[in-house]
Amino acid sequence: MGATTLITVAPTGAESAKADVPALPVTLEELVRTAEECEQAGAAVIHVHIRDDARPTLDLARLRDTVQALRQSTNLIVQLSTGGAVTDPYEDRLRVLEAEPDGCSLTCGTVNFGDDVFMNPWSFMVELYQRTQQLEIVPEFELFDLGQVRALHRLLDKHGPPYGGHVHCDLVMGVPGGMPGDTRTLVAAVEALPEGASWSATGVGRTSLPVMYAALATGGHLRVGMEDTLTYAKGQPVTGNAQLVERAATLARLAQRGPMPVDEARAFLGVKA
Ligand code: KMH
Ligand code: ZN
Repeated sequence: MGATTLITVAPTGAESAKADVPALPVTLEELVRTAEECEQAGAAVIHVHIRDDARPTLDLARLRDTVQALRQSTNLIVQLSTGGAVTDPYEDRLRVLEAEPDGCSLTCGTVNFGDDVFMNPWSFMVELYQRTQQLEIVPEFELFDLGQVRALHRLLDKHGPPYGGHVHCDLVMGVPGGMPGDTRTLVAAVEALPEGASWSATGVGRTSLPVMYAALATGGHLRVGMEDTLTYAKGQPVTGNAQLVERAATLARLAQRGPMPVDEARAFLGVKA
């Protein structure tokens, strides 16, 4: 078990509407301010989805501006989403890497996603993975169900280690259509991970706290944010992403594994210097 907890913040996502969730950061200014607050609260990585006039976009110029602005204002590790929105074409999702982030998400298979389907066929996974290797971008393997853990093994077996040499995964739990956000599923997924892999866990919606407790109890790292959770407690909307990061940092300290400093996180993940 490591001595510190890597905290990733996922502040925006592609699914929630600004009109429904006024605290959601959608402009570049809002995102940068959120990033600064979350770094202050203990986050080391920011998982980024961007918006254009509040709608999700993978526009490359905007992504480049976003990476640059986050680097200027924070020391956070910038991880761009290659998942985008369920309607985004594969080519646009691959092109995200041209914005030269430190890291990117890489989902290890197709999964039902509420009423939609989040498409990640094998050929797309391989293409994306090979591009991360060529461009020296650290992938974070997003795992929405146990079958995706097997697909990750297959990817590593056939195509070698990721850039940076270290395999880091995020268990995304509680998505309707994916694995449930409970302790026994978390333990099953962790036991199936490749040897030496590190992992964080994310509980979507009401599974947020149970998954956070289970991850802390079993030596995992944490991802929190308004991409995954909009309610702080029953009947209490989240006021901002920093509120979720502060809670995660507090619980991590209580578990005797306080937030991982950003520089330690860079070395841990193998991010390009
Ligand atoms: N928005 C979801 C369809 C990722 O960022 O890589 C996909 C997602 C995963 O959020
Ligand atoms: Zn995402």
